Amino acid sequence: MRRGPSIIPRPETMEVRDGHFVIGADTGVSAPPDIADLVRETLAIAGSGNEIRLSLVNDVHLGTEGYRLRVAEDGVEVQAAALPGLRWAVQTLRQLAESNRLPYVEVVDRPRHGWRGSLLDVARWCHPLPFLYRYVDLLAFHKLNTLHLHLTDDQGWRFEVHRYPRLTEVGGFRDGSSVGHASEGRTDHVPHGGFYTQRELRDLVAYAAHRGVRIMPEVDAPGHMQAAIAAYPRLGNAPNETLPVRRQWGISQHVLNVADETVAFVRDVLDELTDVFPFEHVHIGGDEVPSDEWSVNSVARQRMSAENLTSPGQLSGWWSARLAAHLAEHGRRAAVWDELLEFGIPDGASVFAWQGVDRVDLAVRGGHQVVAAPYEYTYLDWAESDSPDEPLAIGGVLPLSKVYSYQPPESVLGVQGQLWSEYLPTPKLVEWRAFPRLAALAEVGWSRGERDPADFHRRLGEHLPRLDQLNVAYNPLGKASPPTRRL
Ligand code: TNX
Repeated sequence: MRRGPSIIPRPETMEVRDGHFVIGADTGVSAPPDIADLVRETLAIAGSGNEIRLSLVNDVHLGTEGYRLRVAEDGVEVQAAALPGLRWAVQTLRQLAESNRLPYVEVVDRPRHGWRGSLLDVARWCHPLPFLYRYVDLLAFHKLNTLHLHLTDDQGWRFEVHRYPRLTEVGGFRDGSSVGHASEGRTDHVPHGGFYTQRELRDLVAYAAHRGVRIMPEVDAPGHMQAAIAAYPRLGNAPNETLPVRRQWGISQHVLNVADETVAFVRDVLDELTDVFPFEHVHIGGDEVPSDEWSVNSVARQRMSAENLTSPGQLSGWWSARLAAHLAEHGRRAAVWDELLEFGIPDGASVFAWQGVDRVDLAVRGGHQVVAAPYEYTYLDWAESDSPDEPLAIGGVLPLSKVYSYQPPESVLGVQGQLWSEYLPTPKLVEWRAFPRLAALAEVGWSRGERDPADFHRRLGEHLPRLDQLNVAYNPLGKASPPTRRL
């Protein structure tokens, strides 16, 4: 078999023959309507012919996301058992196309894992909406099928809620940010803020769906909620005190109280959230919940004894269970961070195991549906090397080769790369941290068989020019200086 062309993530099988199909002025497409549009937009064709043919076939082997693709003298033939498979075939064509030429190939492809995600934190810095579109498209380019949008945190609330407008009016803005590393404790007085309207997010969801990308929103509760408490002090444990939206990175001690009204409030928020985001999974957080306020709060103590809880920390499990049950009543599934392994995973919830590979194993052993997001392999906000040229990062080093080496347990739903944005204030820095490590993670999630670092590097050598064409500010493996930053 001949080598290349270089598809990332690596397809299950690919055979190459000499010759090219040339995409011309007349080249046209025949496919299910939404897919035909995607092909026209992606390959920039507008002809009336049917040289590019995509169709659905009955083939269980391909699963939902698999496809067969053949480029030959008479054009392109693509088959899949479901629409997602056709969409991924389009991305393969996009990678194969060199100017207007498609090499003769035969590809059979399907993913190893059904969840290949990317978390983007838009709470710490509110990244511009056009960037979210671009980012979704870059995910699709790598057959990553899930954007996990971290919409709320101590430092900002980005999701418009009609019923509670102060969440964005007040919670969407802060009057300063950490300067330098958060451990230095310095902050500036430069205001920052913003939010996305429901209308804007609905449109983003539609754009993503067209490309096969699902968006899972996260409203993080009951911790990481200082922005909401700043907007509505009655949600907090000291309702007569007003708090600012937090300036510093790090974990706020201020968490939601455990009153029934507060649970009802967050349920209302979830109702508006699920109205905008149709994806079955809804992330309700549950990470890093300090229980100091609950330990000294009389309502919390009453709640503990009423529920037979032995430690204030367990109120975190109580919170997640209430929210998850509400989602379940509406036909949705909760997703939670792995802290809940100690406090009870709500029925049917998926577990996002972030605190290392042991937590992934623990969650799998517990019989849960698990998305593997262990920090030592998937935290793309970590620096890529220990070079002094690295932009300021939270700590930890995660080289590309290490991301590529990750072997998640076979039984997990899939894998996800995290871009927490404390130290990623601009889209360019997000791209610098994301790529090419996210390409490696895409392969970890998608490709079966032996991992082959040398082959991956060779293919990456051909892939990076594609990212150049898309103007991606990726980290070119130590060969250029990073984007300038204000930190
Ligand atoms: C921990 S990972 C967090 C985030 C931070 C991140 C920084 C997780 C579930 N929570 O709030 O942004 O560390 O790496």
